[in-house]
Amino acid sequence: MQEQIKKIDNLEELQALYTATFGKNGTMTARLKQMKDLDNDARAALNRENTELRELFKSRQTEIENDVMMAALKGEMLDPSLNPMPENRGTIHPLTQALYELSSILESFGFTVWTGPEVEDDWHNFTALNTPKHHPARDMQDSFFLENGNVMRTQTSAIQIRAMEKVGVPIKVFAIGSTYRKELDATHTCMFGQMEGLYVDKNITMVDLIGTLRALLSRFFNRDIEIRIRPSYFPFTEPSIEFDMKWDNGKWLELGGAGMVHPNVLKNCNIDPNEYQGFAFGFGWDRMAMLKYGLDDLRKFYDGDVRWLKNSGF
Ligand code: FA5
Repeated sequence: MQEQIKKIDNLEELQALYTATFGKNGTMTARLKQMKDLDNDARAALNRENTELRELFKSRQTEIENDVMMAALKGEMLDPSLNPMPENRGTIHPLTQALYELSSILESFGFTVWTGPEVEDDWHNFTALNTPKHHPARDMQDSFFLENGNVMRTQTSAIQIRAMEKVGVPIKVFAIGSTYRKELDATHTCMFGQMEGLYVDKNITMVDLIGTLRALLSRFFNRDIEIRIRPSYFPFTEPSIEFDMKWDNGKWLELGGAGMVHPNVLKNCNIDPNEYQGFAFGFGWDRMAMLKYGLDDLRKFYDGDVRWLKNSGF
């Protein structure tokens, strides 16, 4: 029997012999049934034979299975000596990197971080920001409204209101978060990141605002940068400005808006505008990242394509 098992080279034949030996009507099964008639020595010998045979079947089965696998691998031309794929190391996303850098600069200027919800109510996103219902400035931002009248935050300026309502004045905060608008092209995405700064105290002027913006941008870009300041309009600041930065290719790209906080906004937060003044600014931090790292399409930040992230130097 032992010799017979060793000669078998396929699983079907091995299984057939196993059944003929250990199955219901198998030869070993029949012998085991007679065991009670045997003397002690013969019993021990039969037990040993039974165990050895079972082990032999098992080891032959493993050998045959290995042979089958090796034959299959040979067919697939697998070369086990090939080097493994190079290890893919994770990197910090450029937006996260920009976020860390901007936050640490603003913190060094004495601003503290503040947050707010991405689904905003009308009061914080519009009305308290001096943009009551039917105000034409609501059209400046194409918004995603929810059925209950709430809105996907269109600007981090909503967080200004939350911060002033909560801590009052003096206040020096910045907020970073996702904002949403119905826009999509190379420099606009439906979801984009904004960063907001707010400083309200006694005797704050436009000079403080422009000085802060210049210091922030030149620290972030780590070089002398060219910025352009244009008069603009926002319902929540008066006067209002927009600021652009010059790309390496000589083109100007709008980075954000800013201005002196409108007296109505202060009043909406129970702050006396005759005593306190302040500035606010808001810009797209993904645009800042785009400029800093020399990337040309905002949408790629959100595609999650690892090949692009690698090629962009991250
Ligand atoms: C605002 O959102 C104002 N809340 C900014 C502000 C804050 C003004 C505080 C005054 C005081 P605006 O709509 O211009 O302004 O957007 C600000 C910046 O966000 C833009 O300059 C741009 O950098 C970025 N941005 C706006 N829309 C998009 C978009 N769809 N995709 C990417 N970035 C955008």
